[in-house]
Amino acid sequence: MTGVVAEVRQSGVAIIEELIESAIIDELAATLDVQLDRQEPGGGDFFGQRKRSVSAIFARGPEFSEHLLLNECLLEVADGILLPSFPMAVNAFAGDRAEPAFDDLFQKHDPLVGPNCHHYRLNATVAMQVCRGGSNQPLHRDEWRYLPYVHRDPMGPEFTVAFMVALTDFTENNGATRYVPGSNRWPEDRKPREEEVVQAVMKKGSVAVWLGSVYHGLGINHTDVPRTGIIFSHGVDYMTQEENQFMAVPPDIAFKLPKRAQQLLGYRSSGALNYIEGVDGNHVLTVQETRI
Ligand SMILES: O=C(O)CCC(=O)C(=O)O
Repeated sequence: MTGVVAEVRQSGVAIIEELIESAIIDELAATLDVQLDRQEPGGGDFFGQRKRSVSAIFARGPEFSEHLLLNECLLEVADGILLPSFPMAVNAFAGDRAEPAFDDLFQKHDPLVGPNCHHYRLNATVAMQVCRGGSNQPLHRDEWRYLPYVHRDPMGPEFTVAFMVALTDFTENNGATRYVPGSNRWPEDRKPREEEVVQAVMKKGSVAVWLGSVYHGLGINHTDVPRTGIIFSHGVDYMTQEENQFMAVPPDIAFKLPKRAQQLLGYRSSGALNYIEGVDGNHVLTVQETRI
């Protein structure tokens, strides 16, 4: 995945073609479609009143963690972009390791080389379905929520990375996501122009990877068949999670997931962060075990 990491760091976006098997995509889609099919298109002006969505994705069955959250290719990409002290891909994961040495916590690092954070955690999740109509969504950066309060260096390290798993084909005609490649390196005040936009056309099972710093937005669906994808993003552990994962995936569900999924949700200590005093730093969830 080093080629994908390099492309994403440069352009802000890349597509991994047909990463997830079609049968798995159909299984995940069947669960979500039950919820999506009940909804009327809406979502307010930002979504052009034509989206249906389901969030809290990793509470909807362990198969979502198995096939998406713990997908090794996607973890390698997240490790390569967010450069944590503790990588999550299986060949790098250290398991139930001891707390880092106290002195190490205060070492200054070059975040472009890494480490750029202790861990990264799941930031937000949504199954996004685009129905006919509406207009192009305003182009935006996912990290806009943080930007009023943090300094963003266009050539500096990344705070978030997102994955869009295509549950249907994404075409120019059905609302494939619109991106502005390279806008991750732009200064704050530069705004995108229409001719700089490209659409992420991809087959079902493919995954678009993009940085929180790249401009993007929903396209228009000109067909009667909805376009559906699952978005999930990761963020550095020193910034709060966009979607409250402790409410979205409550302890009784998280407890049954693999340890790496628990870590990504935020249920385990992040070395210096996210601890409960007196409880083993790698077993924050054990507090919950006794309370369930
Ligand atoms: O679903 C998409 O194509 C992109 C969605 C998006 O950018 C958003 O929800 O803010």
